[in-house]
Amino acid sequence: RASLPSGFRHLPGHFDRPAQEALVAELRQVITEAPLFTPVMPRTGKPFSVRMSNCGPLGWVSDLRGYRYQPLHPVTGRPWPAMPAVLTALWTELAPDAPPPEACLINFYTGDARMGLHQDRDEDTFDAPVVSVSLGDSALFRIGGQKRNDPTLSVRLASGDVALLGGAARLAFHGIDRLYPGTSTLLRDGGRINLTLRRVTRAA
Ligand code: MD3
Ligand code: FE
Repeated sequence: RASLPSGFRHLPGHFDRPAQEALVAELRQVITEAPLFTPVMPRTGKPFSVRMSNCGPLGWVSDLRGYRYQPLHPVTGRPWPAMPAVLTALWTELAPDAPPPEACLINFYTGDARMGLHQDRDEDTFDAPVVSVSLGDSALFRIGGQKRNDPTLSVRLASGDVALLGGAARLAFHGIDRLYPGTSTLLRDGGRINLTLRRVTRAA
């Protein structure tokens, strides 16, 4: 593949170390209120290797019944915690014309956790971009085209990096092939956090 899909922007080191530490402190509070859960694949019940939580009005979940967004944590039954203000500010900076984000999915990777090639299509609208923030150990991200068998390109995502997926990239197949353990000291016990900010419903 000669180039990344148009609409993919990688902003290496967008957050400096102090900003990353402040964000992790806020995420620890979020996870205390909305504990990480292990989603399972629809129909098969096969567990994801990534654990997840969410903040914001809606959260993405996967269980035997399917993938969907819902306002309540699947285990505690409580509403998702509010999105940290630094994340809504990031969205406004990068997607000034989009309606506000409704969901921030928190993916937590350890060891050999990975995420297979997939499209994000559980939202009611693809007009807004997805904004991603990486924290902790680096990971090998792979992105292709709008068809599963389109050629792919790999990009290493490091702590503090932001990625913006809009336009043609919004429906691109993508995944995480592997972590690079021990590449960051941000998280005491290692691992990687990825945040994805999303608009889910059509704007009023
Ligand atoms: C390209 N997360 O949560 S973030 C996901 O690092 C997801 O945890 C990965 O894929 C992670 O769905 C990748 C970068 C990303 C996020 C959303 C996208 C790339 C994307 C949506 C469309 C195309
Ligand atoms: Fe995705």
